[in-house]
This record gives sequence, structure tokens and C-alpha cells, in this order.
Amino acid sequence: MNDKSKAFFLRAQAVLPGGVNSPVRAFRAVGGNPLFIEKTNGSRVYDVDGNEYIDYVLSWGPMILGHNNPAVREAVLDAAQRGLSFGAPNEYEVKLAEKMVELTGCEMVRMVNSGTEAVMSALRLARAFTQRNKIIKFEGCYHGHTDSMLVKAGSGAMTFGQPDSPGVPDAVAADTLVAPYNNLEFVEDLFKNNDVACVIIEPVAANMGVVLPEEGYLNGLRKLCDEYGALLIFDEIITGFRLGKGGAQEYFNVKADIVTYGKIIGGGMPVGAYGGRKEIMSYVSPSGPVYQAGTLSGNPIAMAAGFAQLEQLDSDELYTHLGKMGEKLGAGLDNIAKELGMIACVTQVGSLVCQFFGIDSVKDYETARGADTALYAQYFQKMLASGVYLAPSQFEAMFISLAHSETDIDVTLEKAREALVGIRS
Ligand code: KE4
Repeated sequence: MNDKSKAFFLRAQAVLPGGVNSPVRAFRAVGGNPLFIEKTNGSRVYDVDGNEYIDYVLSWGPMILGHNNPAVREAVLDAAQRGLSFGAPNEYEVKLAEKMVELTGCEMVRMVNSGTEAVMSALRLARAFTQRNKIIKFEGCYHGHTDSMLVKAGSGAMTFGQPDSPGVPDAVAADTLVAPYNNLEFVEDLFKNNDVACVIIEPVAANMGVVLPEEGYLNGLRKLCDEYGALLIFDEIITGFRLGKGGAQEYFNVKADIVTYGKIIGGGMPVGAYGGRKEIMSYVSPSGPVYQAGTLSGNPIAMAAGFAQLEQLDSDELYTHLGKMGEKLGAGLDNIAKELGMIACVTQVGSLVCQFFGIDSVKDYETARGADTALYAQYFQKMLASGVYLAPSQFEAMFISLAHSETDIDVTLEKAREALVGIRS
């Protein structure tokens, strides 16, 4: 039953393009109407029709402590007593920046209001620092919607990028080079034929489903950037504080020159950030010539929420636990598909999990897009009907929070088995 969601969606479509404020929420990849969420708590979301779901979207990653975390809520309510926005320096932004510097190894960070803004700013900074224009990105990686990232691989001999959205000028796209994930030779060839400012990568790709870097791949990119004088940008908007306190840099022991953050660092509030060593970050205005600004950057409420969240994440034990939960869920899903004789595969790192249907392995976008999205849509709907809220697209991740219990995982696996048996029959 979701009559109220349907009614809200009708209203929403009259005033919001597609009835949503971000495309994936419209359920177009899985069919049906999106659920309108009324409230959340712990590992649960509750829709406006009173239905309860075990949530594996977690607002696309930020809610790693679980929804409505008491300390984060209290920090927001307390900060709100002092005003919602100052447009001026405040203690909260310094505390969050200090905590990020302590945990990530970045020497300085700049706060912005979204992951997109963090990436846009980081690319401008890399271009200024190297005095070059070309950017290398990877097919299937998503870095927000700044023009130079909405670019797909050129066709045929063209190595320069083509616009991947109307409104992106050819001239902008041409400065973005697109390579397959997990293919170092391709990147080396681009370096040999172009003056590259930077390479930007999701160190674990989580926007084509979850695709892990092959052994030595990230280190190989580090070496190529050093050899050709380019900057390595890790887009850790998903992996930052998800894979561990030090994110992917620590997990894979590869240091990037600039790192972008978002999601978890805001505790559920709109926050992005980019950071790196002082030599690079000192180029950012007003300490340096690279302009970047924002009315609500460092907003005290958002900073208070982010700090309250990161304070609770300063513990390796928590990440060990999250990893065990990820392994339990991933192995469970994989076993079910195998027992049912399905062609499927599961990727998992820490509390990031993805089950692909229709393919038995994945290494890049070419392989990922071979997945059976129609089957995923059926699976999504059956899981939703049984009270499990997955991402409404095969090409996203399942996120686990510290509020998810072993029972939540067991129930999810039971529902997954029922759903897949139902689809198979
Ligand atoms: P935002 O501008 O949405 O805060 O961040 C953009 C972004 C940048 N980099 C990575 C690796 C990201 O995953 C994202 C945003 N992630 C998507 C979901 N995969 C957000 C959900 C949405 O677009 O509605």
C-alpha cells in the first residue's frame, strides 16, 4: 500500500522536474512510483503510508551511524539555538576541519556544500597548480554533475571526451579524456599523448555498482601521475570515512594529491570538502589565486552535524564490525544466487556491497553494463514489497550502517532468497 506516496508524487511532478530533486530517486530504472519518506531511525526508513523498511540506501551513504543518531541530532539542535547561518568564520568549521586533517592525512581542507562542488573546485585547483588543462576520468565513475565530468569516451580514434549531457559544450568535454577502469596501459597512452593536469578516480567505484580496483592499479596511477607531473585526485565522496577513518588512502596505502569528500562528513547535512597538502591547498583563494567561494560553506549546523558524526567514527573497531557485516551480507547474497543456479556476482569492501545479476564477474563499466537490469528491477520491487529498501538502480551500492543488526542482515537474506525464488519460478 502506498497511496499517499502516489498522491505526493502526482503533486511533486507538477512542480519538480520528474517529481524529484535528484534523478535516481524517481525509480525510473526499476519502475513504479518512488516512496515518499516520512521519517527515519537507526537502520529503518518509514514511508508516508506507514510502511517500514530496512534501509540500504542510507541517503546514498551519509548515514553510516544509522538514521537519527542521538549525538548528531543533539549537536544539530544545540547549534540551531545559536542561529542557522552566520556567513562568517565559526568554531564549528574549524573543529570539523581539524578532525578531517587528523583522520585523513590531508594538511588542509576547504568546506563546500556538495560533492559536485568539491570535485568542481578540486579540478580547477589541479589545473591551476599544474598549469595544464586535460583531465583523465574513468568510464562508469561518477563525480557529480560539473560540466567537465559529464563526459563520455570519444568514439573511434578520438581519445578526447564527448558531452554526456546536453548543455555540456564540446570544447569543455574535449579537455576530459576517458579511460576504462582497471586499465593502466590505456592511461599511460593518454599521458604519452596529452599534457595532463590530473587524474580523478573513485578509488572504489560505486556508481557502476561497486567495482574494486585490481591489485596494484591505484599504485600504478600514483606512479604515472608522478612520472608525468600530474595530480592524482581521489574522489572519496563515498569511500571517505566509509572504508575506514583514513578512507581509501589508508585502506589501499596510496596517497592522493587532492581528495574530495562529501556524504558522511556532513552527518546528513549538505556538506562537501576537498583537501590535500598545504603546497597545493595554499593556491585556494584568499591564500592563493584559485577562486572558489560559497554562501553557506562552513554552515554551523552542517559543521556541527559532521563533527558529531566523525567524532563517533574515530575507532578502528567500528570499521572492523562494519566490514564483518558487509562480508556476512555479501557472502549470503552470493550463496543464494549460486544455490539457485543464477548467473550473478557480488562485490564487497567494508560496508559497501553490490550484487550484479546476469554477469559472473565485473572489472569495469564495459562488464558492469552487461548486468541484467530487468531482473534487478523485479528483485528491487519484490524486496521493497517485503520491507527491504535497496537502491532503485543496479548501478549503485548497498550501504550498511552501525545501526544494522545481525538480525537485519539475516532477515534481508531471507527476503532475498524468497524474492529470487519467486523470480526464478
Ligand atoms: P553530490 O553532488 O551528489 O553531493 O556528490 C556527487 C558525487 C561525487 N562523487 C561520487 C563518488 C558520488 O557518488 C557522488 C554522488 N553519488 C550519488 C549516488 N551514487 C548521489 C545520489 C544522487 O545523485 O541522487
